[in-house]
Amino acid sequence: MLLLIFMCSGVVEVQVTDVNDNSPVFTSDSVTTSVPEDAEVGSNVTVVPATDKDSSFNKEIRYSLRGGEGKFSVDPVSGRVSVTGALDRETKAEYSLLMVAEDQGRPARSATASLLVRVSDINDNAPKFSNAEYQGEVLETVAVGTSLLTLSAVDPDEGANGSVTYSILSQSPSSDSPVFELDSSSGTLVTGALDRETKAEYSLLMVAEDQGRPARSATASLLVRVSDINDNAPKFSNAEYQGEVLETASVGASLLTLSAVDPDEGANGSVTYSILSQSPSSDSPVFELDSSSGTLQLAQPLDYSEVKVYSLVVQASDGGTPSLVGNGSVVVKVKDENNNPPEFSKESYDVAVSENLASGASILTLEVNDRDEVSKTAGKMFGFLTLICVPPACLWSPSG
Ligand SMILES: [Ca+2]
Ligand SMILES: [Ca+2]
Ligand SMILES: [Ca+2]
Ligand SMILES: [Ca+2]
Repeated sequence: MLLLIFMCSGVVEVQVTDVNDNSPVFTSDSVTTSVPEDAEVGSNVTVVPATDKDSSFNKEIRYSLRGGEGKFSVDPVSGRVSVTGALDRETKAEYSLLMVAEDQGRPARSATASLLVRVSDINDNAPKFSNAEYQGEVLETVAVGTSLLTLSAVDPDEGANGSVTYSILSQSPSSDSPVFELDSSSGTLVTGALDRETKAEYSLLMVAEDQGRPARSATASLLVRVSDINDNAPKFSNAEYQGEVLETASVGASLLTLSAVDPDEGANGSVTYSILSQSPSSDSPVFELDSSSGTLQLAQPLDYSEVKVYSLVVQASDGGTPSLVGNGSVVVKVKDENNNPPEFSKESYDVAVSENLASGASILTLEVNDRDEVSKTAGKMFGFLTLICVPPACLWSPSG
């Protein structure tokens, strides 16, 4: 300030002219503030005021801003900082700006203050699974509690907004209690008891949810294929098969068809048939079992008079490695056919009969044999008797 003093006898005039000898001064050299990432364009961030002790133009401050990548601007007169572009904390979480306050003196004086704008988080991202669809294959015999896979969903938000927990929303086909368990924090999926023959495939719908308020979530599907192990032995449809065959049946005749089921997949469930034993035994097998169709055929001629019942032990084997087997039994009854002529016990009989034998007296009992059982019960026998009487005795012989 320059003080000019004029002294004279009459009038005293004092004129004061300001010199721009003060720079603007911010109330604080360094200001930190925050703004939510969803702040709309035009919304207020902060006001960083400065003062200047001069007067007139010399104290008239104009504000400007350096840095900020076009996201912020300052009102030159009021010093109010506002948002001018869309913010995203996940892209850039803080901005370092420099506020400049300049007076309007000639020459001007200025001051700066640093402004740190922190962009605060909003839960504006849902968790995102690394895959939209997961697929996995697991052996049906895998131990309960085995880890199948670990899901991963990322959420770029901060703190609770980005903290993800996992759960299973649905399982198809459903079951009384869930087959799979998902660790809510690690995302590790562990299996319960599996059986391909009961359920060969599961579809799971899984959810990843953040802890924001309100929470955001995402879903992913998981297809679990249960692969086959040869854990079932073939089983005959009957514990014991029974059949009848005429003893005259020709070799190659089909007697009956065995059937065994094996619910396993592919070779593990494909069944072949064989005869393990035959009772009574014979030099060459009396029966033949078609290994693929299970049809039991006659391999040797039968003779009822020799064997009336055959018992077989049969086996069904699957094509697994190692193979599993199931046993069964077959009883074949041989039916008698009237294929043998009756025969007298002798070709000729010599009988002495006295000439004065009383009428009706028994002179001879004829013995007739028939190897067939059916003719004894139902058949008839025809024959001729020629009686030649030579006194004092007669000789007669049967002819059949
Ligand atoms: Ca989030
Ligand atoms: Ca966010
Ligand atoms: Ca099997
Ligand atoms: Ca199986």
